[in-house]
Amino acid sequence: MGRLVIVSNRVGSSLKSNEGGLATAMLAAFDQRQVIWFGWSGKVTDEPPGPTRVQREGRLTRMLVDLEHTDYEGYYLEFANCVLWPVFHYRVNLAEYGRERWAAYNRVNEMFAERLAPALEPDDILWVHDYHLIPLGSALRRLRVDNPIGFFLHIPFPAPEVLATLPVHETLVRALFDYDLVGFQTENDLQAFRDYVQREAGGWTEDGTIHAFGTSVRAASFPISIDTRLVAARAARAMSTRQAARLRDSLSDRRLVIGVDRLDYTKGLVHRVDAVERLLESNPQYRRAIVVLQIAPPSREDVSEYQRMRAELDARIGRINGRFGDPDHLPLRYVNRSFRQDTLFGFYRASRVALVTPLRDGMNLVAKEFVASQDPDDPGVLVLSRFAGAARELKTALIVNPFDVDQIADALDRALAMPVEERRERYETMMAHLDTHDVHAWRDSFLDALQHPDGIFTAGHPMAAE
Ligand code: ADQ
Repeated sequence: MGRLVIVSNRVGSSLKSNEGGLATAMLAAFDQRQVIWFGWSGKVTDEPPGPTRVQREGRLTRMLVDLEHTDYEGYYLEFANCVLWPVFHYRVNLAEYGRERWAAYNRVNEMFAERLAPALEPDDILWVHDYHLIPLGSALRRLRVDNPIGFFLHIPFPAPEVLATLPVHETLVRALFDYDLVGFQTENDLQAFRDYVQREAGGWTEDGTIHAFGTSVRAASFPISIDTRLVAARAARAMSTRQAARLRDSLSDRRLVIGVDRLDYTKGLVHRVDAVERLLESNPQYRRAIVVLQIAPPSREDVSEYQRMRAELDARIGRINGRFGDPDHLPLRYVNRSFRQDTLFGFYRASRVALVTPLRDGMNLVAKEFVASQDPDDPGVLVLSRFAGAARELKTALIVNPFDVDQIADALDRALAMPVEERRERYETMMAHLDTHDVHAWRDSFLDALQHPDGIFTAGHPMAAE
């Protein structure tokens, strides 16, 4: 078996660590292969970056590259985070396009390709991840790398009209055609890609292969997932940890409602706390009967929109606690820090309801982790945004429009009042899905499709959620 070469902006720091959606999934996705994981070290330098650092840990070899300050700003902070992220999440008014940013984005992708290409062996297969690295496949092809290269987009693929607001949309989409396989989270994203190709590039689809720009690429949906059995086992154990016990003790007989998100404007946090306020306003019986715990570690603090959103959230949460709190009870607990995943799983299991209400989200692994963490005899209820990729699979969650504050408040009310039989039924349906559609199935289906070009498309895609 050839080596698997994973390329992503950030590289997981240890086989045992937990850090964000992509790293969590990739660490869970390793199998028996030798893996090379290539990407940015997270270090920013004033000088041109030194040689690629190589770290070996069992079957995993990490190859880490530093970024010079101007590249870090142009490629990462500006183009990836302030152009691609908002546009792909339908927030076109937040995108700040500039030619220098686009140039830096391409420059770093070229540099990554130049560093990676000499380390490759003929039977390696490459798997490139996410929006930071869309042009990497083209850069590698220019260096005559002809190994199979797959690309997986972790965030949504926007509707053509939205993508077309990006001045370089055509070049960006054309770059996807230098991969052998392009994977999206959901059928919806795949359809948006096809629509773009048809409308903007005069292309067409035939048996899972998309033709345009005088060439073609295979594309399919591969919904990312979690290590379901492992999460369930860890959640059951985590219930007896000190932190989970302290949280439970602090509740007395109040019910816990949990939200766990990176502090990001796509996650719908402002609408969510407004919904909590609405519920407490119209249903006074809940004022002392529930505790809403929102865990939201800060991210991208250098970006002004994130600072603005954080200030807005701080003010709203303060207002709600001022309005509905008592000397011995605050309805909303707000914690801006990270936790070990085991601790989070324990918190999920201690919760009666999870609010996962992003305005747009590629998948949302918190939704899947919450379900897998539940006690099968007394499971909690998931309130889930229809605009999270996960809603296409977790159909027995209470699905809401995250822009509709009243609807979220109603769903929360319904979840809190839901009898145990209905909770079990909904949980069992979702767990049955997650048991078969776990992160191992995700990895296998993507790598099988990459290595066997004729395999999946004629028979229909095994991971397709719809
Ligand atoms: P993210 O936007 O980071 O991921 P998500 O899918 O929810 O969103 O993944 C977050 C991960 O970080 C989860 O595994 C969660 O447990 C962990 N996490 C969150 N808050 C934490 C905290 N306070 N402490 C510790 N861990 C925490 C991107 C896309 C998603 C897509 C994933 C994977 O935006 O749509 O699902 O990639 O493809």
